[in-house]
Amino acid sequence: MPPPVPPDGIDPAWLPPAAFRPLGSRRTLIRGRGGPLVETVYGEVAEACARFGGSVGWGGGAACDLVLDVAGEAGDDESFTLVRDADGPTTVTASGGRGLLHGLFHLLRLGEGAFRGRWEPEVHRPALPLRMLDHWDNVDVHPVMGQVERGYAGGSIFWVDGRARHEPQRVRAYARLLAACGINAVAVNNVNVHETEARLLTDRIGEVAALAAQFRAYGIRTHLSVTFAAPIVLGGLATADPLDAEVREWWGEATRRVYDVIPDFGGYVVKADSEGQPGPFAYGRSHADGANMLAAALAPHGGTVHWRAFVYDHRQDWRDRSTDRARAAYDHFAPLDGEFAANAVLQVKHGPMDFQVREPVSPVIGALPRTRLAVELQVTQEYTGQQRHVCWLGQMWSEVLRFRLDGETPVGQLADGLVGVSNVGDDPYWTGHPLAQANLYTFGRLAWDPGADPRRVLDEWIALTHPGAPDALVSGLHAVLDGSWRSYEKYTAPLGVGFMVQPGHHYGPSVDGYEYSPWGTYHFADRDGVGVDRTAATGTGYAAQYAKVWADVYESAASCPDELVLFFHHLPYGHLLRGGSTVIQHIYDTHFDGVAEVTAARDTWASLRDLVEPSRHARVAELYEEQLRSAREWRDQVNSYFFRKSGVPDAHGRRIH
Ligand code: GCV
Repeated sequence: MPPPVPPDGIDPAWLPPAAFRPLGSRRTLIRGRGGPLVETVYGEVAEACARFGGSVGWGGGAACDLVLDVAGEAGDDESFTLVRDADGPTTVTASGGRGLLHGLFHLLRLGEGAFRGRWEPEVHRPALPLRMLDHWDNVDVHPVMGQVERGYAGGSIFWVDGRARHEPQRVRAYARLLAACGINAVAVNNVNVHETEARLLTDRIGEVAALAAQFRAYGIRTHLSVTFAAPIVLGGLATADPLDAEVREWWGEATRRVYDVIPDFGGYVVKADSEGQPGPFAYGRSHADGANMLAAALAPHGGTVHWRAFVYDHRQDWRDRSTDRARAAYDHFAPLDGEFAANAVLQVKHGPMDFQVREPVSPVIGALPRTRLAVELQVTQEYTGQQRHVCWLGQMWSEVLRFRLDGETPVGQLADGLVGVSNVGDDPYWTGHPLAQANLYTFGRLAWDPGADPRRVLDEWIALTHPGAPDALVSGLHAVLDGSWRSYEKYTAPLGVGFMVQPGHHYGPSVDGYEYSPWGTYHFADRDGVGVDRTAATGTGYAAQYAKVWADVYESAASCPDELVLFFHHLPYGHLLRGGSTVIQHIYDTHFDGVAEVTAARDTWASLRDLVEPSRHARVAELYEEQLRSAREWRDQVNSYFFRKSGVPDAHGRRIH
């Protein structure tokens, strides 16, 4: 089957046909017949050849430039080997269709280089077996959250007006993009499971099966978010108690029916006892009890339950200084280590709070050595500019994945999987902001190799999306993306303190927006200082949740890294940071610098006008105006707020309101 064409109006710039030229202009042989995934590979090569004049055939013997060698279709093995003698052919060998597909996309990344010189045998295999994207898509339009919760790229690509969109071409084109990024699993509905969405598990499972059929063609398994209360709301039972025999039987039967229609179904994603979602606490049971009940239902079919660790009290009293939201996940889950079933994966947000631009790495990730873990990142930019600002997150994610919680093993090696909250919708550019595509690509590639240099990954994305681009465009794109995360950090909440966003929608500044609210996200600024005391000595004790190697570093303001110092300490405005300035002067300086950096990026983008397709250029240019407006608003609100609280003037006499 030929590769899917995105529907009319969708910008094809991601994976553009020209990226296939090196492949399509050569003679390819596919050796060994397989099933649908090998057919997918054949279709990709055949389409490229039809466009660029090469040829593709089955079997061996004939002279060729590229051999794709596959032993069979079956199996979960995703690895492939690349080898080439000086005079060719280039050979990709895989034990199954999954590996062959990854090999194909690897060839695209290598471009002409794949067909030059000699390649010693190179084995490629993903470091993390699970590389998943979670869609927070609702089937209905939610009255507050809209259709895609925290979605900034239009409506859902799966659902519209309370029903499935039935657009197989779009879903298949999307599956192809995900496969090209290295992603192998997708959850198709929001973790906040409302009434309509709950029914995807039972009478509406056919709609999920139709999506799964498209994803399957590109080696991606489909998962579903389910409500813990399903036995009550769908099954009419009186309880959802995970130790109740009838409840367990209900889940067993419901799961069996899912597998009847989706034989390769990946499993469930569950948000329980969190922000109003039902969970095992209502029955006096633990989260291991809850997860294991679902794991038992899935086990006979080879499925997995993803149980989220994002559990905290969202009805906190702001007057209560002893309750610390940052502590919650560790307090709930660390004692349960060793109790989770083998097919249960604890899905942990990368930081202890909620996808802020800067957070320490969650200590939960290092606290459950006998539990399978997936680290959750937010590709959708809820707190990082909502896909109106350029904020390429590769550098931040890489820092998380390389962080050594025990001083030795990087997070990327502690985890079994990486999960990203999707940033895709029915927007013509897929991701709202055209440059936000780079975040999705980088997420997938870092899931494949958490140790990869993120800047090289960024360059891969630039090369794949702009094949043959002149150097000025390549370096311009790199310049505006690389560093954009740090610019965003500079003009928003300072020194790791977090939030300061408008409540509810979370876009734009509101320094005290959450200060007297129940959500547990405070900064405690007063006339003398700012920050949260999370030390063991005088604060909430959060710092002591880390292994000694980090607990000691974070416990003292003298050793705590500047970028996290207000996350761990309440400090006077005059406190001297390790970097040499005072807290207050740092706030002023970074906010002026952040706006200057956005201005420079906007100007760089303007200089690329003749090198970028006009409508794409115009869209980004327009978004830069909004980013600059918003960055100035952040600067002026944050600087004015702290000037008014502290009374300390800016050492450089710049305008503060
Ligand atoms: C899906 C944050 C977001 C919520 C989201 C929640 C979660 O609180 O603001 O929209 O809900 O995280 O991760 O479950």
